[in-house]
Amino acid sequence: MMFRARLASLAFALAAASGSLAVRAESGWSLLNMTPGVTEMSRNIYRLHMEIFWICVVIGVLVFGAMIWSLVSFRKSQGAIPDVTLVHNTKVEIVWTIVPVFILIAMAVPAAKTLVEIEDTTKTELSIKVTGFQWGWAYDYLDDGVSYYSRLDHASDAARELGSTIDPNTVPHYLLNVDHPLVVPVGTKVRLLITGADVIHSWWVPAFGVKKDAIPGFVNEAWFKIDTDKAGLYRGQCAELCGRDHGFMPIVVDARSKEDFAAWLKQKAAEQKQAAAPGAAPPTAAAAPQGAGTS
Ligand SMILES: [Cu+2]
Repeated sequence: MMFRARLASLAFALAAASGSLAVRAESGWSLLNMTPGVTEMSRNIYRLHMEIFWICVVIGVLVFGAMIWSLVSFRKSQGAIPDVTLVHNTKVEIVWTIVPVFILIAMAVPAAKTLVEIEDTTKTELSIKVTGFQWGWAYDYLDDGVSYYSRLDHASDAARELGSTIDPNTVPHYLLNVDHPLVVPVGTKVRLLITGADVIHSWWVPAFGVKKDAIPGFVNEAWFKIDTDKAGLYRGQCAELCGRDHGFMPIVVDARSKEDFAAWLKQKAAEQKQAAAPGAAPPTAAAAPQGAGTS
């Protein structure tokens, strides 16, 4: 009973970590798989993964089936006599070379095609610089002058402290929430320019099929285009062990309709402009970077 409860909570944690908040009727088994995600590219990656998975299953069944059948049918106790004269068989050797070559080509062609598409960052409509730092993320909307930091939300941060009396089970989306999510429009090809401020991090949001290293001194590119009907919150994590608080720098992406996004960007740009103006009142907590000793 206890074990089942544990398993259920683990499955829930996996589901929460792996993608959208959308309620999906999934069984325990499907939670062990990759998510098909909410972009065409993530679905392509998922399809590729499933195709290759089933090819591997068929090969595994055939190879292990032949092996087990041979072991059982031709065992010594059944009077089997080993053939000690067979050295090689050209026909068999040709077959077991040609067949795998075709299988590899059949897998390599769609895989290479998908890889080329993943790297194609042309014709993007919005560019955002993503900087990983110890321990959080900075987002710069390059064409609009909007910049802010995104860190672990306060509720999770308070509960995770050593000696904290807060029960993590009472914190919604414990360790998976941030104070300021990355806001993006749906139906738009968004380009990310990913870099690191101190050590190597990795920006990973499974629902978009995006995982890219954030390396100091390098700018890596990634892109995604969320389906127009898939506005919502998507979660991710830093996926490169980056130091003490590696587990405490989650990613939250808030995907909004194009109109909502445009309104948000305009408001945010005006807020930041005002805060930066000489003689302006001290910036509000929401707009101010919270003591990031980076970049
Ligand atoms: Cu990191």
